[in-house]
Amino acid sequence: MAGDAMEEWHWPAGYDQEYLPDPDSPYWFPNRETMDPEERDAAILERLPQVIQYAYDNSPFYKRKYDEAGLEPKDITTWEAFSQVPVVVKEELRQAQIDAPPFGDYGCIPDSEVHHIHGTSGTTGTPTGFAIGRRDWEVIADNHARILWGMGVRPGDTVFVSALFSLYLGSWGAMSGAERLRCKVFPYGAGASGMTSRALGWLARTQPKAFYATPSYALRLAEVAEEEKVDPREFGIKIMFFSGEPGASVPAVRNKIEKAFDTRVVDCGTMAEMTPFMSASATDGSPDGMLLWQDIVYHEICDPDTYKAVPYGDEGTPVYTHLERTSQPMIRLLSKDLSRWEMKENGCGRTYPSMPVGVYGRIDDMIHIRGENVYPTEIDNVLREISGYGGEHRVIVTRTGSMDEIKVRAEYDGSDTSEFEKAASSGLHRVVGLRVGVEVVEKDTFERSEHKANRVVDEREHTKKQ
Ligand code: 8LQ
Repeated sequence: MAGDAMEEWHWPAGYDQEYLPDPDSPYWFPNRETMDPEERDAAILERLPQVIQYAYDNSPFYKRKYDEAGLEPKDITTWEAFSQVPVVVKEELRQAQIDAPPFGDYGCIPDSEVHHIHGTSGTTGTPTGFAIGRRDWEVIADNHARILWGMGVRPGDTVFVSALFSLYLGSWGAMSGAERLRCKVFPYGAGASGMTSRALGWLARTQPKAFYATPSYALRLAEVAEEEKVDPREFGIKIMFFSGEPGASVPAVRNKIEKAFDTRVVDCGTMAEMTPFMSASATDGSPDGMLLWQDIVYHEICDPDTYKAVPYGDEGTPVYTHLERTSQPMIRLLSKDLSRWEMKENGCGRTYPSMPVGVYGRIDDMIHIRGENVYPTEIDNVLREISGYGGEHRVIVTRTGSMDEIKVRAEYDGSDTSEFEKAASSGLHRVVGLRVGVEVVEKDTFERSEHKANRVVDEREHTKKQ
């Protein structure tokens, strides 16, 4: 079997809960992480039909889907055949949960095995529910512990989890991994009134080695610290790992956080459905972008029209396949995000492909303006590098006739407004390729997000969200 050289590689997955790597090893599973990628792919190609057969046999959702596509799970023995497996889209999952409440007919495990229920906030549509099995929860924790080890977190370290513990799976995933790694976990949370300000005191007191949040939250925390004359460098945080939105791989955001906290920023995260969502993650020795830990979740970057994997070096949309989940397994879940992947030597020695600049954003959030594609993160990156930027902005998209226009309202905290406006206009012109109107407003004009930021205000009639 192709997976013989891989530590604890079996289906269904299960891990020795007492295992910890050699303390001097940078790797949790040295073979799995540094093996010849072709050998790893061969093992993955043996696993895929097992997972697909399992989903087909245990869920009406996948049976229906594959019967309709005329697909026999046992025939998925080549990459070409795998590329024909129809993608799953989130709308289908939502519909399945409406038709077969509360968790849809893609659960695959008996109700008695459900261990955790989670849900999304539903800000972008009907909320989705997750029903995660006991075995899966353990495997998720193991995988996240392994990835945290790769980031440089070690047993005994204090891990401060500073994100929502309600309708957000991110915090729970970070916590479960840190617990399995035998860390001291502080499930601090976020979202209740006054918590950000109080976090300053708790961080000073607990001096955590690692900290988890969304990038927006860390920026907010840095701002509150400044207002309250606290120096966040004194918290002694060595590793700040983030998921949930672009930011950790946006150079100006990353620099701002690294400087404010005197720390190392680590990007990670796929989608809540894809938990163990840290399967895309940077490491201690490969700090930029994210590595794709293919033996945990199989990541493809696909053409957004054909859903076929694009060659390394090209851009596309991530499509994810669980290799270890038995509850609500996702097979070729379409993210509708945008990224570029690459296969090159990684500084940490792991032989995984990577997304060298992370996930830029969602296809739907990309602004198409007179033949140019503009990512909201590019605008963020420009503004944050200009001295005096007040920390928040909004991008207003309008339409006059058949032409889209964008205007940026940016906060400024200084005395030379016209200088700032000039710098912002020319910086934006450089990255957008078009003249962009800039309106300068006072610092603190806009609300700060303590979860995921949304800075685009789309005023075009045809794209208005219902
Ligand atoms: N998204 C998530 N992580 C991202 C990252 N590192 N860079 C850019 N965009 C990212 C629980 C985890 O944080 C995953 C999560 O946030 O799940 P959600 O709430 O289902 O949101 C998933 C979306 O967040 C992705 O599709 C990306 O658009 C973004």
